[in-house]
Parts: sequence; structure tokens; C-alpha cells
Amino acid sequence: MKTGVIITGLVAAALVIGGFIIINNKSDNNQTSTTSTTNKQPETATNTSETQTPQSASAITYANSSFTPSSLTVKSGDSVSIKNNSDDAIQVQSNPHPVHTDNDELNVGVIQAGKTATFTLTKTGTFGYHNHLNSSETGTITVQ
Ligand SMILES: [Cu+2]
Repeated sequence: MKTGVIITGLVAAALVIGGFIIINNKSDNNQTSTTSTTNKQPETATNTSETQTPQSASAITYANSSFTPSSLTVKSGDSVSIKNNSDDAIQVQSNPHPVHTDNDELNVGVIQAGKTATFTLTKTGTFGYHNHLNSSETGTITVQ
């Protein structure tokens, strides 16, 4: 009999406490409902840009039958552009003429009038190139 009373008491207590909690939650919800919807700030985008060393670009201009600058120094992996500012097509090839075997990276090929060719140099050393269509027009690039 004693345990029955205790159990009944516990159940009653549980009901009372439970009801109290439910009521409390309801009033809590009412009080906090306006503030519980605070906007989540969008996470600030972390800068995920890679820490690559920026590739530098060097420009050579062809005009008046010559390359400017006639000698250029770049770092391995740099890109080089040759802009043909003349009225004629040129054909940039590695030395020596006519076999063009020193550095295949300099076998750029034909660049039409007004056009620019861009290429990347990785092989280190000093290399000559020329306008294959007029092989006396030459330039030098040193790749470090
Ligand atoms: Cu040539």
C-alpha cells in the first residue's frame, strides 16, 4: 500500500511539474519568440585565394623591323607576349635559323599584323629568336 501511495504521489507530482513546465515553456516561447528569430549573419566569406606567386607577364613589341626590347629577362614560368605592331605578318622562331632547335618554347609561329601571341617560358637559359620571314630581325630572351 505504501508504494502505491508513493507512486500515486510521484505521478501526481510529475503531472503537476510537467504541466508547470509546459505552461512555463509556452510563456517563455511567447516572450522570446520575437528574439529567437534573430537573423543568422551570413558567414563572411573567407578568402580562399591560393597563395600562388603571381605570374608576371612581359611584353615584346615588334615594329619597324625590330623587336623591343631586343633582350628580355624573365623568370621560369613567366608568360611573354609579342605584339606585332607592324603591317606585315611575322613568324617568331627559336634560333638557329632555319632549324629552330634551341628552345621549342620560342617557336611561337606566325603572328599576323596587329595580333599578339602569348606563350610561357620555363626552360632556363639565354635563347635567341628571330623573325623567320626576315631572319636578320632577332631578339634574345633570358629565362632565369
Ligand atoms: Cu628561321
